[in-house]
Amino acid sequence: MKRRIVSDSSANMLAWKGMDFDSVPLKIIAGEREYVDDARLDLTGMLDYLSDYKGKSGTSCPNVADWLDAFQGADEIFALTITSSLSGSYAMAVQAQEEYKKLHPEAKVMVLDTLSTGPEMVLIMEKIQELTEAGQSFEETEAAVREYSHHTHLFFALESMKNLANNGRVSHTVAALAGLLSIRALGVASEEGTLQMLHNGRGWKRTFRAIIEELEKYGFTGGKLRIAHCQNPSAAEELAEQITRHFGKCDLSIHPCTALCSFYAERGGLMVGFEGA
Ligand code: X90
Repeated sequence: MKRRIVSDSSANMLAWKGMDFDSVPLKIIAGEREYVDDARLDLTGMLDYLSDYKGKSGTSCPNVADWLDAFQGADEIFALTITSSLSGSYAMAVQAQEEYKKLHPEAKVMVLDTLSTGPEMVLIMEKIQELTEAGQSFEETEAAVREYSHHTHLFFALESMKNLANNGRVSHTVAALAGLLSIRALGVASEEGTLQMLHNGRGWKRTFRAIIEELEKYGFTGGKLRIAHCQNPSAAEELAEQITRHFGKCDLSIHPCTALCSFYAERGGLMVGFEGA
């Protein structure tokens, strides 16, 4: 029996220790150029190119065949996707699930619309691994993971929402307000899996304070927390320090964004996934 986690690349994890894993890449398209969100990508090169690029740029989700390829050879699959309200990734994964079950009627496939992305997906992956190591069956793991995902959340603090607005993922009004009223706006992945703004901070100091306040409101009590950053390790570390000061020592770690989240979160952006109420 081979159990595998398959996630789209919006989770910022191209490899995974301790469990069979595959990442299905999204793509960033700028004119003639196409950047595949996998381990071969030169991320700094992509961000540099995009910052000078004046044309239209966008992204595309994996297709059914991409998901199917990643499922091959596994009997129990836990597939995680970015929120279906912002991407077609979930719809493609569901089609792949149907195809795979036709080809392998004995296989078990769970597809979870995480209603989120990035570091919240990482927490869900860690939960799947934990349940697998504890010897839980496919059905037990699926039920526990669905339940767990109702108690994890995602905040994001971005320096720019230009790419989100230009690609219709947030309204131009919200993006303009965030940009005008503040240097860094703080938002949350809503229960429906859409972007919702919470605060207009001014500079990182106020943004960090707002994050701590919101962590409390969302029921974080010093459990697990994962920070992803787009080329901004110093802000991620400073935030981690303040969280630890406020909540005491918690299970916290920091990792960089890969291409898809870097494109939308843009240079400087932070994403925070955590266990709450
Ligand atoms: O299918 C595609 O082309 C991908 C579209 C992805 C759109 C949004 C990605 C956002 C990544 C920005 C902050 C987090 C927002 C989370 C809201 C649920 C990172």
